[in-house]
Amino acid sequence: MTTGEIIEANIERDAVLEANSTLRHEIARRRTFAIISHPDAGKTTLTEKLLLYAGAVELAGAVRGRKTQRHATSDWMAMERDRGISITSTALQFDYQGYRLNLLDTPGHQDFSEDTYRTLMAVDCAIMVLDAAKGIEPQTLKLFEVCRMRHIPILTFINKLDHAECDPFSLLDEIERVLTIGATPLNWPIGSGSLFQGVYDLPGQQVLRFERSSHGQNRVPVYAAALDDPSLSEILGARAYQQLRDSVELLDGAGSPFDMQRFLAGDLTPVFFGSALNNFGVEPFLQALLHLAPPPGPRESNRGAIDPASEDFSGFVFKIQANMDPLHRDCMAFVRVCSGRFTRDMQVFHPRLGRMIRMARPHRLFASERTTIDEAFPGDVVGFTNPGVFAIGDTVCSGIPLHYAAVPRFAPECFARLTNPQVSRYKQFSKGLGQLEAEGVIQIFYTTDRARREPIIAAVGELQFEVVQARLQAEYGVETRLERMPHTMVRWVIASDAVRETLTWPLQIMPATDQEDRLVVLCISEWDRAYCERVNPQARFELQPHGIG
Ligand SMILES: Nc1nc2c(ncn2[C@@H]2O[C@H](COP(=O)(O)OP(=O)(O)OP(=O)(O)O)[C@@H](O)[C@H]2O)c(=O)[nH]1
Ligand SMILES: [Mg+2]
Repeated sequence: MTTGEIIEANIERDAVLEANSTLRHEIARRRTFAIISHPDAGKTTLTEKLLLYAGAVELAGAVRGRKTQRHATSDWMAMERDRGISITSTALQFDYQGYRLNLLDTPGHQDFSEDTYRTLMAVDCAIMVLDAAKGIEPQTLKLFEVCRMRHIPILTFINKLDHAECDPFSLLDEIERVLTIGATPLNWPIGSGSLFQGVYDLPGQQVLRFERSSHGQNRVPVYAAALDDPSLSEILGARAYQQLRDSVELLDGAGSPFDMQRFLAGDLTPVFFGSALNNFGVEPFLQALLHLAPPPGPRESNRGAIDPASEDFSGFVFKIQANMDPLHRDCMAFVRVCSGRFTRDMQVFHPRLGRMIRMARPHRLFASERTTIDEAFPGDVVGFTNPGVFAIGDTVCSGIPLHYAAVPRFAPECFARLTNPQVSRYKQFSKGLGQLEAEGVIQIFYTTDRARREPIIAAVGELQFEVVQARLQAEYGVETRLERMPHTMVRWVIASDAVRETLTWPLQIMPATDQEDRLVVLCISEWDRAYCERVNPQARFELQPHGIG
């Protein structure tokens, strides 16, 4: 080697090392997490307050605000604002104290749970919100089970301490008993209900007394003091102060200590108390989140675990959503970056299509707002405008082709005929339906009766039908009529063409085809399904179309 060549090789090596150290630094400061729970526990309110305290919004909006008040950022869809519930998960990226946070606010209603489950595939950590008066509710339990299966670490925020009197000890006990997981409080409420005043930060040994302000739109004043501060008895009131001292003493003696390894393994949850509506305990929770939530780690693929610091970029699509911005009316694919550095216009391999594609126009997402970005790192959720190239579950990668685990698809349980009485709007109707199917909101089938080729839409829950009709109206200008059907399940019929000719359909069974013309049967009851399979032993009846799931 000549001296020139050696110098050149060294420069190249240094550039690689530097790029890698940038990559590692960027990974270390990413926190990607979902907020999950039963409906109404306060996920969207907590999300809004985390944005407020991180400085990502100037004034906090409300879920069901007064007419003059801003609306919560993450409930951006018209129907969410009208009804005060979350319908679709929302991605919000923002910076706080040198960290880059990717927050995903999810809907709690079980009819939208498929979206929430998909979102859980894309995060490294979850915040479980509990309503202090209600404890562990059924949907929270289901979502917790998903986190446990995937070993997702969970932080618990017990919300609405201002709302009703509650016993924090019994709430901890309920978490441990119902979820069979360790629960270690990292702060402790001072009073509850109308007497809720603040929290005691257990590791920091600091009393934080908050003041209520008008609707918690702004950060609230906080008074901090040590537990043995002589003025505290007067400030908190003698009874509340004594109660706090007694609880802290009890916790010192009996509480199980926080163990980071057990938390990361999903075996123990740190518990925080507060009130998202009043901003009590939100800021200390945000601080704790930065230090407890893990940065992106290795992710399982068909080629084994992929190191986020690998040189090769990889990521997968976990969500598709159209018409987020009324000005653009386009479709956005949400990609979770899993490894490597992503740069704008990068050429990557798309294994499902079997070809290279150019990843143009990446966006940072902040609910329905977007800004173009030049690069992204593991942990980031990046929005790409989707001209039909991406489907939920697609992996994209540079380097050796790989696949991340399939994104779950739920079996639909509700079926309905959907008609569009305005013939002139057929094109919009059909486009809207296709879009909603691509988003995974519904599945579409057609009866085998060619003369009456009306779509049958199928969803996980009834409420999705209302969403479909409202969105077709708002986004595609199509009024539709919906006629509920008694069917509760679908099976794909796997049989050769010759065998198909021999199949017979019992009275209650409705044969139909999916979008790709594959044969399915819609059944009303489990009994009907079993009977149909018994009289057609020559075919297989599957929960998923062949080759998927
Ligand atoms: N009293 C009280 N009410 C709260 C608190 N946090 C949220 N709420 C109220 O609880 C209701 C539900 O809040 P959301 O934030 O929409 O709950 P969510 O968990 O996002 O609900 P979904 O997304 O529909 O599952 C709203 O009316 C909030 O104002 C709190 O700390 N105290
Ligand atoms: Mg919500």
